[in-house]
Amino acid sequence: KKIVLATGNQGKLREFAQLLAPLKIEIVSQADLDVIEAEETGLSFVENAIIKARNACHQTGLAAIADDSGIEVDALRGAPGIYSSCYAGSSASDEENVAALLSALKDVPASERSARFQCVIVFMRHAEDPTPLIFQGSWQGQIMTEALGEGGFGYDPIFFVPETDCSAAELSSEQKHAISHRGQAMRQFIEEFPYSRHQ
Ligand code: ITT
Repeated sequence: KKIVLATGNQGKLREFAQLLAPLKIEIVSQADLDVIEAEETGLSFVENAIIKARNACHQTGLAAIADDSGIEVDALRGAPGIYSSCYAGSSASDEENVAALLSALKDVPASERSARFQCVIVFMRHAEDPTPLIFQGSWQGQIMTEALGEGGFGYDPIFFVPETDCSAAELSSEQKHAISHRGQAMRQFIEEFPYSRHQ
């Protein structure tokens, strides 16, 4: 079985490859199939994940997995949320987004810096699939006052993980997957994946 990963985010691709390794399915990234990325016009993680999966199915004729994720900061009333990848502007780098979030929270005390990562994973068998599989995970933490660690991607260097008393970027990928929003959603996906029983 060949499945297209409907993401252009290198950090997600790396994590997907690690998380899906046990399934022994053939995974190709949509960039390798020249898929033109869809515009994310949805107003929820679920809608955006469906838009991305459907777009990849449509252009490749393959089944697709998409991930829509982001970080919700309580002091910003849930922002940046579904707009996390463009918090510092439409083609912002991870570093620019991190800097923008640190600056937005510069006067916010430690006790009010709670935040959570959200992840929605959608699996669609084909572009007209009327019952996409949808999985969700969330990961509670705090926004730090400076970046720490070299691992992970995105907002990981400023996401304090209470369980491990360090930033998400200081965790090994195995440690991160064991507790992260994406790890939670992916484990549910693997449980339900229609082909995993036949391996
Ligand atoms: P695709 O849509 O192509 O998958 P994207 O980067 O645009 O890539 P999203 O719209 O889902 O993806 O945006 C996700 C944002 O949330 C992006 O800024 C990520 O850096 C951030 N994010 C998601 N998961 C994360 C994680 O595990 N660690 C750190 N940041 C994360």
